[in-house]
Amino acid sequence: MPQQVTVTEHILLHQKMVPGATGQFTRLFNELVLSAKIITRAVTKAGLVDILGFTGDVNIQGEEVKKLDDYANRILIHRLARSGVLCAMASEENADIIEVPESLPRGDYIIIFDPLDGSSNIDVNVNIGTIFSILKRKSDPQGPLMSSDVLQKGSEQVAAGYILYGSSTMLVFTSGDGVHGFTLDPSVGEFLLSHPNIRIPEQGKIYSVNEGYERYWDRDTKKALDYFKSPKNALHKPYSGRYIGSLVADIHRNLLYGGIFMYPADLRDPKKPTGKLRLTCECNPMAFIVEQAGGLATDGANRILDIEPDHLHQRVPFFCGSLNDVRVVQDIFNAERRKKSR
Ligand code: FDP
Repeated sequence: MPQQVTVTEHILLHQKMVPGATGQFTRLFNELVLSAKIITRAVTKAGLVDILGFTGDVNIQGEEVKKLDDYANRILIHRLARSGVLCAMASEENADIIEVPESLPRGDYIIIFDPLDGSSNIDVNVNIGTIFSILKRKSDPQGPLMSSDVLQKGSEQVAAGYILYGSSTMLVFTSGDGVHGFTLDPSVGEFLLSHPNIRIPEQGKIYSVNEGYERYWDRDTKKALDYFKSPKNALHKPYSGRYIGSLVADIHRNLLYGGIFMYPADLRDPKKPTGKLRLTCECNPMAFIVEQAGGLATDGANRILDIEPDHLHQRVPFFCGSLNDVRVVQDIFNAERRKKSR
């Protein structure tokens, strides 16, 4: 019989190697895993039960809220609040930080999540995902929670991951010790280690971007796209274009096959002058995973993980993926900056 390691076993084994570990992280993870199973159940029933379409509300991002989005958000908030190890949560769907009520046991961890990423794909049975970023409180636990506890740089993340609801449900995460992927075996209801120590190919062959907005990009981004489509690039042939429009699915494919994901600044849309994707709940966790797998993530000027967030729903341009491909983008942006500063 093949050796089958569950995600809980994996975390417990690794916890043993961390001096002073208290089991709090494992408890938090168990609630995440349970939430992922509950959301999977809802996703696989979508179309059969009344969970497709809109709730009629508009979220903090100004987007119409889908029923499944709202459901996933409520499940995560309810379950995670009961982990006993969190002091606060933040969700892409909620304007403010969600403090864990005093009536519940609390701890030092903070989680930021996007409950269901790729909303536009929900009603058409295309992959969607949940993204999470885990931090540790820095301020005195006896005092009030500070906004700086939540607005930490990506490099301070304790762990990050995503759950991909696709042809199977997968949980991929890092706690700073490589990236590991687990696939939900529905027959036993457990996430089993299927992709240990994922490494992103150093040289990609795929570019993923919503090319429909090209005319609204800055010159550097257009130059980068040109490179990936040119037969004169490192591959000596154009890269393949692949864009699902669900960040989790696009990053997951590129993580396994190699490639670059781009969501640049969009100079037409006043809502997206610095891109569409949110730093704290989308870019930071994805950058942590991709860097741990050997890749890179930048906004063109800065390493994503070094950006100090100034507010919870901050958006940044995002270029993330294989080392060589992201370096090309960095070089293009750097060269242009040097020219301007002369
Ligand atoms: P969605 O709005 O459908 O939830 O950040 C959200 C996101 O999807 C990402 O998952 C995806 O990569 C991107 O936005 C898609 O945006 P465009 O439709 O502008 O390409």
